[in-house]
Amino acid sequence: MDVVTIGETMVLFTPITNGPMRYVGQFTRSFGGSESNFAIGLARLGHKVGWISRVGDDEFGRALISFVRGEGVDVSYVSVDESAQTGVFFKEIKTEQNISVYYYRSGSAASRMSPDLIDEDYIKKARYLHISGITPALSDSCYETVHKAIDIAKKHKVQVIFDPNVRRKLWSEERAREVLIELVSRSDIVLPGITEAEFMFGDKGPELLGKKILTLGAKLVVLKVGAKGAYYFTDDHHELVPSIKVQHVVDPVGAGDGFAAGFISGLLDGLTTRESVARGCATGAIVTMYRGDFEGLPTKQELLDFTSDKAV
Ligand code: CKP
Ligand code: MG
Repeated sequence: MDVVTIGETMVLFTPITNGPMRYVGQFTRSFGGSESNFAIGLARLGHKVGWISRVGDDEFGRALISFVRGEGVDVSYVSVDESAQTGVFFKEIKTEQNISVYYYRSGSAASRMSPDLIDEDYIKKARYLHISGITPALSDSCYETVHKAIDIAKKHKVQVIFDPNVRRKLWSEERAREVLIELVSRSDIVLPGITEAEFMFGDKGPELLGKKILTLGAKLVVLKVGAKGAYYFTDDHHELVPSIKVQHVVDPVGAGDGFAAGFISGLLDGLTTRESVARGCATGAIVTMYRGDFEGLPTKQELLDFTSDKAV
């Protein structure tokens, strides 16, 4: 595998019309989960990626596994839990600028992932291990699972990528901050959004935040600043890489995962850091043009068509 990731994917119901969800009677069914969105993004860009997870022994669990497998992601470490259900969530689109998600995931099969799911051999052969801040929020055993995977990655010099993905609905502010900072300090590449970095460190300003994260041990920090693009920071350089403007944002959920997929795909293809950040920005931008969390994730050809620039 080029990359291995770990996390919960849920069945996603989206009302067929916009507005307050209490008035909507019909929904479309899809899927969403930060780590599998990321994995699908990489697979569409031609990379080998594995997703570690757990689903219920139910119809949604079966649908989920075949969907992620069908997208070209390795699911050999997705286990089935006979006594817990696959999680579900709803996405209410009041307006395109006002989107809320409602989780029905507490006690889900994925929240019962435990360290025995982590196989040293599977992780040690990868170039990158990708962790998001959602997984350790799901339960104590998920927290331990993530740390076991990082221990193995560190032992075998597999680079750890961390996307903080702050989800305030899943845990208390204090616990979130404590665990996320701990994970930042165990990672090689950190990919926060600007508001996530502000939340974790209580400071303001990309420069201050980017440098602070470097001092915790990361080699590379990419700080996403929404439609403006993303900064990257290394020990001796930092710069803002602008994004391509999207005319009409339809649904921004999943853009961060798209960014991560595009960025890591750039590194895997041997692009420079700057070019990889630009690919991340373009991938995230394309995702916002489509309804759904993963639907817009582009192939290489679609990326080229979007940027009309062979360098991306
Ligand atoms: O940070 P993003 O908007 O890229 O993440 C979206 C995903 O995993 C979404 O698919 C959802 O299932 C989740 O984040 C979550 O648990 O909130
Ligand atoms: Mg995110």
